[in-house]
Amino acid sequence: MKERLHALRENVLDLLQEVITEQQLNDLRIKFLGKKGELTEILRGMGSLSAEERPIIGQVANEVRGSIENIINEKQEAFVRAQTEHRLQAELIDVTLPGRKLTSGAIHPLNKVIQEIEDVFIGMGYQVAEGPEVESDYYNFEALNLPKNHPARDMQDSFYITEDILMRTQTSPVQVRTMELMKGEVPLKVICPGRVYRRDDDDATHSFMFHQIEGLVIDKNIRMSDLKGTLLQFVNEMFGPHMQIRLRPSFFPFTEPSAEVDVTCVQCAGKGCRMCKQTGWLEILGCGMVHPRVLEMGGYDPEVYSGFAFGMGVERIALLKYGIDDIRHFYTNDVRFLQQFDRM
Ligand code: 2NL
Repeated sequence: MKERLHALRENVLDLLQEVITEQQLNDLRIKFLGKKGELTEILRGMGSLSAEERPIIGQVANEVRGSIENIINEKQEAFVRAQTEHRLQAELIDVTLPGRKLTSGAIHPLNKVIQEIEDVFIGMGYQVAEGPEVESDYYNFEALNLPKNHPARDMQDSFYITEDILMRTQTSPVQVRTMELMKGEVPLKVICPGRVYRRDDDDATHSFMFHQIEGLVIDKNIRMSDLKGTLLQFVNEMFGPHMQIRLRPSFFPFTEPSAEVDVTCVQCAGKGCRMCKQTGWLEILGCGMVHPRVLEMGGYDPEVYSGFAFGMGVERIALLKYGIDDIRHFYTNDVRFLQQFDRM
């Protein structure tokens, strides 16, 4: 029996040499040490042994079981170590490799200028309003005192969708809609930024689509001096505290009187240069006192209320502020151009 036990151990050691997988090791464990295994099978014969032999064989059997268990456990641990090693290799990260550069976007210079202008007027108590780019003839022209057959309504100058619907040519329709929403309440102080569309041949200073910001104030006792003071405040915050403005008489169908506003030349500080054609001034916007007919159509009694309005091209303001020479830069989306405004 002692020989059978030792032979069993030798057999296990031989077979272990050929074990490659964990599954094979498990099978081996069951084959020799399991409840129906070969060791149990041998020990079943212990009953026929004498009382002297039994403890001796029992001790040998325990030794054999112990050593087989040790060897199998060692092999098992070797498998676990190999697996861990394999994972460590596979998941190796070289922390010395250079990182990937994160590229971040930036706000488009036109949107930035719009935000800056909004901030100036929000600071003076204005609301910001937006509205549809596809408008009805009524909001775009009729309510602004541009009657049928007015030259500005020429099919040649606007993008018409139908006879009665067109791409808005200015943002004033948003102000007309605001007047309707206010139902005659005052004060009304609003600015309306957005895209506008005109049939024009594109060049350095013209585009079929551009951006406008218009402002409208309605209250009792609103005077031309309120308009002038508001615009001077705007220019000082936008272009600098030493900039001046001047008003020249002009004409718009929706304001009376009307004016065009010039600002001290940003290039030469008023001394006269090529940019301002030696005048020392640059035109930046149009404005005026709201025409009584426009107030009336918007639901305000012109005998009780008065207002001022102004409109400016965002592209033009951006050209002056940043010294850009061609508005097409704003639309071609060359990242080298756009990146320059990243941190400005
Ligand atoms: C310009 C001139 C202007 C207005 C826009 C306006 C709006 C309402 C009533 C009266 Cl609802 N006026 N807008 C007034 C004067 C001038 O724009 O040259 N823009 C680029």
